[in-house]
Amino acid sequence: MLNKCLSVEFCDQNDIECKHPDNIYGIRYLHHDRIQQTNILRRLQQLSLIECVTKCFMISGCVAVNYDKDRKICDVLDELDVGENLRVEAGSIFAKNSIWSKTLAGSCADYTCFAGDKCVELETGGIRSAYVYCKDPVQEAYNATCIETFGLYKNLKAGNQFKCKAGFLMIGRPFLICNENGEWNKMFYCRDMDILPRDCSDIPYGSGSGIYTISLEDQHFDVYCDMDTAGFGWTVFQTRIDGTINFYRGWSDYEVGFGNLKSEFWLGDSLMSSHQNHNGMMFSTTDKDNDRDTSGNCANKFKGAWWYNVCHKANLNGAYLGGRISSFANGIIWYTWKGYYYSLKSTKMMIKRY
Ligand SMILES: [Ca+2]
Repeated sequence: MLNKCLSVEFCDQNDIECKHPDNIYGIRYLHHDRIQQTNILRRLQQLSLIECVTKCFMISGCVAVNYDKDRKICDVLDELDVGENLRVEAGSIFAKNSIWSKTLAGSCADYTCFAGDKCVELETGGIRSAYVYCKDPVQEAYNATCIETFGLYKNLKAGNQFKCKAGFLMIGRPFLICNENGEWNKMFYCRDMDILPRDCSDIPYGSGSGIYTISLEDQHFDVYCDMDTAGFGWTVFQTRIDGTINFYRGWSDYEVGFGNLKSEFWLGDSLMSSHQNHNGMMFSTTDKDNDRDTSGNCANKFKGAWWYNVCHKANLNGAYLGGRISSFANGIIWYTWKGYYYSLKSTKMMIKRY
């Protein structure tokens, strides 16, 4: 039963030997959820457990393996850790090669490689010896730092797992590995994040209010940052100041933004995604009625665009009417402050990420 479970857990679809585990003596002696951290010769990828063990038999000096079944990573170990100080690592197994049958290695089973080589089976039936270790110095890894070193490579003072330095983004997988031909393969590069702020809250304290370029999902945008009001780092997404910009516009304009950052503007929805929901209300425009007024569109009734209910206590995108008004609630209204018959002369709406 144990063997059956293991075969389901560890075997590839097409791995015949693995699917018939009764043939495999060693599988009973696996150390589950353990790895040996020291003396890792090589880290091989995309192998089944049995393939991993087979590689070990064919590589000179290999005495054991770590196998990560989820990532299908095979560590080939050249020496047993004195005292077997295995580390707990869920999903990994540690196995000495002495528990397996060396016949797994086929015609390489009785072949003795030179130190530092591996046995290669030729299609013609013969075998030969080939490099297994990278003998060249490790490649430069620009803008990256080694965070984990491996076995033989530690003797070369070279690392294997990397992270990018601050300001750089890891593209690919963070490994520098020695490939089957004994050459270094760098599986990543570190992309300069351009060190642009993501929004105004990334602008350092003490900077002045004004227009800054931010970076969002690989694109650059200019935004107006308020660094003086209620702390600092506010991204301004709406300003009314003199009525030069028409705010009675359709959905697509509110989506992409409009106006002039130096005077009046509405920042595009892509930058603040606030159209979706505001106190449970959807945003409505003259051409998109998302309000709860069943008798019509609040945006049309009050010449604006807002998170209308039935209809509003604020209408900051209403008509610029500059002070007292005789018409009901269609100016730039903040009801709880000035009532429905006063149109504000300036507004500023801002958001901040914490
Ligand atoms: Ca309606």
